[in-house]
Amino acid sequence: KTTEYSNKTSRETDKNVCPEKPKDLIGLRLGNYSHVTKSELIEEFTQMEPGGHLRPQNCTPGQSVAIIIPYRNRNSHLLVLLHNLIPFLTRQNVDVTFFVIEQAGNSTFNRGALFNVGFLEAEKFHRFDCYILHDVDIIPLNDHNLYRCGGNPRHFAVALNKYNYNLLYSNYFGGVVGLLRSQYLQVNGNSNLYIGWGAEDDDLLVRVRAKNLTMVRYDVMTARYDMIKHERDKGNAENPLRFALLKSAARRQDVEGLNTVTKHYQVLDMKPETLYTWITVSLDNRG
Ligand code: UDH
Ligand code: NGS
Repeated sequence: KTTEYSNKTSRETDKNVCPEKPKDLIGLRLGNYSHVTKSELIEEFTQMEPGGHLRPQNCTPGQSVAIIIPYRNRNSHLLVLLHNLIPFLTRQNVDVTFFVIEQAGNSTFNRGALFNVGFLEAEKFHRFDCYILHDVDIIPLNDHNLYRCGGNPRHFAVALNKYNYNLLYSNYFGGVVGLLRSQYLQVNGNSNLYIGWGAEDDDLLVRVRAKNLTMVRYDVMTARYDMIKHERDKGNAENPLRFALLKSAARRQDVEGLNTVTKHYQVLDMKPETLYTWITVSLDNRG
């Protein structure tokens, strides 16, 4: 089975383009944290097309969006995320495909490299207009928080429950961010050098700004999220080198990132399933 992605030329000639802001948005809601299984989700969301593709039924979407989820051993979070995201994105008329990028084995987690892998692997299916980099445990609560990309990279996850729905610090660029394809290429993606927890998101913001792009945000009421509570993962200890790395972020930008990740990963498995395209990769973590 194959799936059809929207493309620019069909959109330009189409009179039935989806409105930028759909009328049936409902605003702020509580998240749904009920226990759910994969087969229950498949049964509930019959609109999903192979590979985890969801698209508006009654209008032509403005952009094709890939949501890239870095992943290891967080099955229950992934199911809760999809349980919330699918209805949310349906209301927003988003043409979206979910990619779960799983780091294989026990090597230290590398969130930045997984986003680069996700971008390159997603591109093998379609040149998506917009790439949203999405943690597995962060649930959007307000559907006015539109999952689209624009003229500037967007920081979506502004107000988290764990910080009383306030911004943690003014340069915070973590949790969920969105960049046009062209912007992700321009900043040379994420750094691959942050092995373990912390600062890879700060590095991405340095890259954005060094290319004269401005990060934008919605207000705290709109960009509100719950982070599902969990213990610290094994294999993702705080990275003691992160502060030093961050100092050289702008200097490394063009020589290390999206353009160098290919040498450092191998796809072990690729499964286009109903809810997502699942890609398991081994990383050598040498940058
Ligand atoms: N992730 C996994 N599995 C892991 C590690 C990370 O799936 O083993 C993914 C997941 O998408 C997660 C994201 O990477 O949402 C970010 O990981 P994280 O460890 O930063 O997650 P979070 O911020 O927890 O939720 C941080 C633990 C507390 C750190 C406190 C430091 N003072
Ligand atoms: C900062 C980290 C970021 C991280 C943010 C939120 O201190 O990578 O905390 O953390 N920067 C550095 O360590 C330099 S969180 O709420 O996920 O625990 O995203």
